[in-house]
Amino acid sequence: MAAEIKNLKDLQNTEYSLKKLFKEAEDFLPLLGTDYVELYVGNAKQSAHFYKTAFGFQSEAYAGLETGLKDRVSYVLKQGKIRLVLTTPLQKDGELNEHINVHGDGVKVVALWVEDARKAFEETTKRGAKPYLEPTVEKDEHGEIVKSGIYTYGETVHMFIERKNYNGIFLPGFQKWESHYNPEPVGLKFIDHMVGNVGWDEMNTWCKFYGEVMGFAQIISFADDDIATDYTALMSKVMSNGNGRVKFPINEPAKGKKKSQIEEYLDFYNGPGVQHIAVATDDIVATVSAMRERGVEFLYVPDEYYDDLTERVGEIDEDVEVLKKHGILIDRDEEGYLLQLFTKTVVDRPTMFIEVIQRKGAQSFGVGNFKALFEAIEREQALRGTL
Ligand code: TYF
Ligand code: FE
Repeated sequence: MAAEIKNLKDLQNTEYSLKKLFKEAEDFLPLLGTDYVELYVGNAKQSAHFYKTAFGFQSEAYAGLETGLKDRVSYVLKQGKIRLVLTTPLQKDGELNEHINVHGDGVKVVALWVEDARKAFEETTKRGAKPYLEPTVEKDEHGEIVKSGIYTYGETVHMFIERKNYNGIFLPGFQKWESHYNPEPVGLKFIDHMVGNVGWDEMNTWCKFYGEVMGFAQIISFADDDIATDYTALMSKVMSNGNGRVKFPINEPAKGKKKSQIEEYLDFYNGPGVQHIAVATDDIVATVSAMRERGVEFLYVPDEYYDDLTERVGEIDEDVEVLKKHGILIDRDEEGYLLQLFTKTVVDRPTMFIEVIQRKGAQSFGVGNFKALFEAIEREQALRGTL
């Protein structure tokens, strides 16, 4: 780039190299989306039944003793673009048992869909990522996949999945899971964002990780006094990849008048991990009604939340009485509004929960609902005696 510009040709060459440089800088980790989310659980068969029945996931693929595995079993569930993998160890000891012993049921893998899993591994590890899995090729009669993996916060990992030469049901080694029990989907379409809880003063470290190692950019930040003075305190920053398909908010606990919900998570998960998975729907009322009928428990929002709703968010398409009946929260930003609500924790430890979100223009995260939301979380903490 030090070359002198003397004529039009030089200028064009310079422009070309600059464009190339920018493109490389921007795209060192292009992501096509989330590939799957894998939970290590105590009993995958029963968890799979729960996510099918209560959340409307469909049976997709299976690997276990019947397919030649000796030490583990995995069920793959699908709804819209969302793939959930539930894995349980079949023997004593080992990495899976240890993970479940320490963390309880929880997310181990947030897998990202890439064009080139070797390059993803190379680019991230050379920027400081701790390797989890060297690039590995797996084949069967449906083609081949390449996968690689790196650690993120806690014991959570990102796998990079390259599947352009594969047309099997999920990954090599999995077979189609035929089930006679197929509850209707509830309208969940894709993963909108996945939130990580990290330790005291670790938020910036992990935002830096997503920035420098994975090429993400910060899109939003909430300070403790933005969010909560009387309420459970935390700080949060939202990191997004270049095309906005993958968004990872990172929370850390802050000192407040009461014990932070993030601290409660860290105590029970024994360290950082995935706090919530936000799934998008394009009809939140229908989705939430269906989930409630099937036994999903949502956080309770008091009726007063709806008293000044129209003043706060203006005109909306939905009937406020219907939203109130379901406890659906609404927030507005410059671009539009969003509707969201949160399940109670879906595992026995007070750790992981699910958010259902419908965006109508708004690209933010519902900061206007934090007060009502955190008060609802506090009521749950009080019942557990952990506040
Ligand atoms: O993802 C978000 O930022 C929102 C709000 O402990 C939120 O869903 C933030 C922190 C938290 C629960 C929800
Ligand atoms: Fe969220």
